Amino acid sequence: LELQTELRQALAEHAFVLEYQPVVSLETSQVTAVEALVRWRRADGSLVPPEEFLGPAEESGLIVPLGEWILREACQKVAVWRATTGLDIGLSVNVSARQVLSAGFVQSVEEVLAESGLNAEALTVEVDEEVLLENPVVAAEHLTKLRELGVRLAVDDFGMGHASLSHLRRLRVDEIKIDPSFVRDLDADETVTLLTRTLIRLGQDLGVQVVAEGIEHPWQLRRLREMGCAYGQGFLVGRPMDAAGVEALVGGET
Ligand code: G
Ligand code: G
Ligand code: MN
Ligand code: NA
Repeated sequence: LELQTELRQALAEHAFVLEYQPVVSLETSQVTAVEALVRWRRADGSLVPPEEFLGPAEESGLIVPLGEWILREACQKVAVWRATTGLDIGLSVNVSARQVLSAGFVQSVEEVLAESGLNAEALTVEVDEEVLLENPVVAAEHLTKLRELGVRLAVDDFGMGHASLSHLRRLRVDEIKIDPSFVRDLDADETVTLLTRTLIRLGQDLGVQVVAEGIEHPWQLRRLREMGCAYGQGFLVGRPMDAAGVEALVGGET
């Protein structure tokens, strides 16, 4: 409860900041998108990782206004970067269950797109399986409405849940993000190698974009390229960075 109060205050005092992690084409090594990642900057200057506050923010409902702030901040930034660079840079934003299920979710995304001028097609909303299991009917309704606006839908941490494949039956998905645990154990474990190859092939067959997450070592990058994985993310290909870091990377000035 102490933490809840602190978080509420942090939101009022604009103490949350976003970092952006590149998504790169494994074919060309070009940055195709950035994923917004929230951090909390405490009074002492330290950055608190989301694992430590997203749970409590979700429980208290603060995730709804916080999530809206994240979406607005990221869409505004990326709209400016697209305009100043002329590059077709996409934006991925993680959304939590409570946020997706909230009554005003679809409208808030629509408003943020209108305010920022960001093309709906440039925005990808990332959900994990928790989002899709808690209240599948309402989640599907809200996410389908987003897709009708042109927003892309990604399933995060794909392959880790119990029902990963069933989501592809029930929802139109534009992207799957292969969980880092697959990338980590590539080659060390023959089964993991085969499963990863199968997920990549599944994406190709369904026309769903595949992003491998957690690429840390050159051998992982090489193996994923050999397997035909089109996109990747990870410390090797791009660490989360602040907005100035993205501007330096893509050449945009603000
Ligand atoms: O950035 P980091 O590796 O610390 O992220 C840890 C977890 O927090 C990941 O599961 C990530 O999806 C989640 N996360 C990061 N930023 C956001 C955000 O802006 N909103 C939501 N809902 N989750 C986020
Ligand atoms: O659940 P989600 O995929 O949204 O989590 C994203 C988080 O994963 C980010 O907060 C980021 O800090 C972290 N991350 C990104 N790339 C790597 C990586 O190569 N290795 C590890 N260990 N974490 C990563
Ligand atoms: Mn994510
Ligand atoms: Na996630």
